Amino acid sequence: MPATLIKNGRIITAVDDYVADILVEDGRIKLIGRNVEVGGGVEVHDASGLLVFPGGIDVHTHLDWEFGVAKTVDTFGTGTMAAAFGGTTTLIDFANQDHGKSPIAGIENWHSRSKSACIDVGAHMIMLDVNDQALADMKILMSREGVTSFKVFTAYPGVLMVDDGAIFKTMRTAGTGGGMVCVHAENGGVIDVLVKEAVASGNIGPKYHAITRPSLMEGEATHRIICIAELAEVPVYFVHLSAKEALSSVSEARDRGIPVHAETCPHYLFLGPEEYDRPNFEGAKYVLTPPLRTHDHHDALWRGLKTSDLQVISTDHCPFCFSDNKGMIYSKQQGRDSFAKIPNGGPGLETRLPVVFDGGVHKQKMTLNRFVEVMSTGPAKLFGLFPKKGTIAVGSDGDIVLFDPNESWTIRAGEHHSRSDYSLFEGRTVKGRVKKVFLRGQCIVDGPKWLGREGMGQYLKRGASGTVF
Ligand code: DUC
Ligand code: ZN
Ligand code: ZN
Repeated sequence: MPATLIKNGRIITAVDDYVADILVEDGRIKLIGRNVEVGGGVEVHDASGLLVFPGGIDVHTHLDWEFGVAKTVDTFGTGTMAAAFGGTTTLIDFANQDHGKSPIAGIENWHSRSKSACIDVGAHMIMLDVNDQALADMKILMSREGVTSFKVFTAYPGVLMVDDGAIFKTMRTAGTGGGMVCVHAENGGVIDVLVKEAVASGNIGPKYHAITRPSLMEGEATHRIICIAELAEVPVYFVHLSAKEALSSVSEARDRGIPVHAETCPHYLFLGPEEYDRPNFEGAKYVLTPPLRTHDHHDALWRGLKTSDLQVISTDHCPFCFSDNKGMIYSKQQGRDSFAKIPNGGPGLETRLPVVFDGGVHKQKMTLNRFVEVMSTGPAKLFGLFPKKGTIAVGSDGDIVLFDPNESWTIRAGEHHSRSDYSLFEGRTVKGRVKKVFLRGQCIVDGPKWLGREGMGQYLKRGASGTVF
């Protein structure tokens, strides 16, 4: 592969801001300097007037994933291409143990599905059946596979939920090998009662998804999990944190020095429950879990990002289609007659950077450096990928995004690369656009042109998770 020189860009890392040239050779950054001269055979890209970010890292995706009776519509090929167009060059996706099967079988299945990835990928492991064999497998996953994060659910009884004892055992085992436990925190038992009561009363529209999943029940589960993690002495990471009650438990624990981490997602920062009132069942597009919350929660999350009680913005890209054109298994139409049957999740990989840049940096809610920190450096550090990923430095992978901070454009799902047929941000005009994307020095996105290929992504064995605070 030819070396690549990116000239005259304004390089932004979590701590730096300067204009320089970057030379990438054999996939890694070899040199950063001013007026770098090269001979022939080097591919030169002019980044004058553009921001130069380390490639985005999204640590929360569900590609080609069976979720109850539904399936996410993106393959690793299409999902990672969408990610690349959105300025993301690394993702960590959720592999899962199946009931009655081992986590090792789960990672083997995930490897066979993820072969088509166009960007670099790592895996977390969802634990569903926490028996002695599964706990032994966790140790192998950490030491042999570089899977150093595990996920448990306190929601979806009978499908994904495990009990507190299983969570405690998972945590203790993770702690023996540099692992961290990621948690979907909601009180599944109480929510189940509320959902059944709503359906029995004929309250079946999408808006009841939000009404039956109160923020207080996210707060309760978050507090409970922190107590269990504190006893197990293991780092814990809350996925898709959406509620101010949950955030205040995280803040309180962090103030006491407990290794508690959390992410939120763009939809929890910008979208509210009014989306569920859309006519013609379109509210179903926003049925994701936890549900969209009111604006007081958004304000709390922005504060959490400012104080570093939230360290990451991920997508929870769990893409389904609104229509059933590609098959009912992929479609929100499964829940036409009851919100409880609508597949939970939405797309987001292609819009994460521009939406947060526009609503965060341009609206002066976060600095450029903080933007890079929550999009790339923070996730890399928390999930054992730094400094290979997550920064622009000599020796790091040449994963680089050229970004025009001033271009305004309007988000249209029809122009996206995900197989999902809608965007949560359809019609939103944002300022800031991904122009070029480099994966280990190779230009894979050039404006609207796709230069990458399926299978070029590499599997990432990760180091310890949750060791930075
Ligand atoms: N939780 C996730 O993390 N993703 C999809 C749905 C869910 O409940
Ligand atoms: Zn979840
Ligand atoms: Zn998820």
